[in-house]
Amino acid sequence: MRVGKVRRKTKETAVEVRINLDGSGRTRVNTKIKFLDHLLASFAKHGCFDLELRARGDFEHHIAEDSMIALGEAIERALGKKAGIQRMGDAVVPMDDALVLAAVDLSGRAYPDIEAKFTKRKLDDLSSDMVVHLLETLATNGRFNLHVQVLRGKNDHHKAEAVFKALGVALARAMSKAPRRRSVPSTKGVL
Ligand SMILES: [Mn+2]
Repeated sequence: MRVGKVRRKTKETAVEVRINLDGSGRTRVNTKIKFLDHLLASFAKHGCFDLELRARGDFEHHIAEDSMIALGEAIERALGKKAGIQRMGDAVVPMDDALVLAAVDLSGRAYPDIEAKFTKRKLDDLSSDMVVHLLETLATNGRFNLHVQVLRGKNDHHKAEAVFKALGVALARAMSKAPRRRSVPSTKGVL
């Protein structure tokens, strides 16, 4: 089982996260930002990760941001040396009117390129401009290359939720075992 745990405490927030990449989609997420909990639960459910995440803090922005820092670090730890994995993974995920593409390379290089625009200022209790920032923070701290594009969509809730579902599926595929691979999938020998 590939498990990563991170505890992060600053003057602004306290975050505890445990992720099992080889889980079954069991989630216990509580940040007190209900829409963020919903997005993270969708991510874990569709990536088939077991995710426990608890965050407390002063402001929405800090709590959401620090949750993603800790989650990114936990994923990186859980991955270890990355031997025998696919390394790249992608997904195109619909949710009614919304259609989202996510592509991941677990390259060890932090490079997010996220394109997601929303009509409303708020997605329930989460500011909509946080969605791009959350994905950038996750990829930066997880040290992976992440492209996300909202290809279509009218409803902001559907678009955001499809983004996190696509992220979960693409990451799960990138982390999955490559049956014939024995070593680290890089010509450099390390990732
Ligand atoms: Mn929903």
